[in-house]
Amino acid sequence: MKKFLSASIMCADLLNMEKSIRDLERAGVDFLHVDIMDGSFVPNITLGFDLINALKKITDIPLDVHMMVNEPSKFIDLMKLTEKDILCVHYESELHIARTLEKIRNKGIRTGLAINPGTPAENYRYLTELIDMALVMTVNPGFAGQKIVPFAERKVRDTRALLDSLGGENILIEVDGNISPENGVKMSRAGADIFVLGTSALFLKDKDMKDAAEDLRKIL
Ligand code: S6P
Ligand code: MG
Repeated sequence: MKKFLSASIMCADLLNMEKSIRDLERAGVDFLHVDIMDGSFVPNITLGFDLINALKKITDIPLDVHMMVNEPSKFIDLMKLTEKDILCVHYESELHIARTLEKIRNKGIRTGLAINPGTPAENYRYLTELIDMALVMTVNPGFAGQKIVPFAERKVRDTRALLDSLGGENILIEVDGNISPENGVKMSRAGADIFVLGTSALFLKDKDMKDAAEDLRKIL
């Protein structure tokens, strides 16, 4: 299956966002991964809805929005997303998560469901018909530059097996957190399809983004 690169723009040069987007267009990434935090679901705050809407005006790269907020259903209508984009919410963030996923689907946006490292893959079981993407967090969410959890590879494998056993072969698995080239290869072999690229693989001091993206495409 095709593998997708999703650039985590919280790791881009925040003071020169448009330049960063042009560099990412040249690098040919498949998605822009936009982390939205609320200081409550995770102990940090990063990017916001106005940035999402501004990005939609200046680039055609599809957005891969990762909502790390409590009660994400409150905010869905604030984003001007289209059928090319993915809107991903956390299993742990809403009491009636199936209703939230339906709400996203009804707006014609692709749905993602994220699980924290401590949340079992089994929680996807009854939700496969409502999702296009399963985001298996490979670090505890909130910050870039963390170390991958030791069971990440096993969990991606378990998630792939579960989804396939339920007829969810077309559901893409995304991995997010410390996806270095080395960890990326392991996750790819375990069944991951979309790779969130931050400080570990794309936003590097000593390597051009385009070269980094090309090298990743060869190995993933
Ligand atoms: C963090 C967030 C992520 C990070 C990404 C950074 O909670 O969800 O998307 O931006 O993990 O990548 P790295 O390589 O610095 O871990
Ligand atoms: Mg993220």
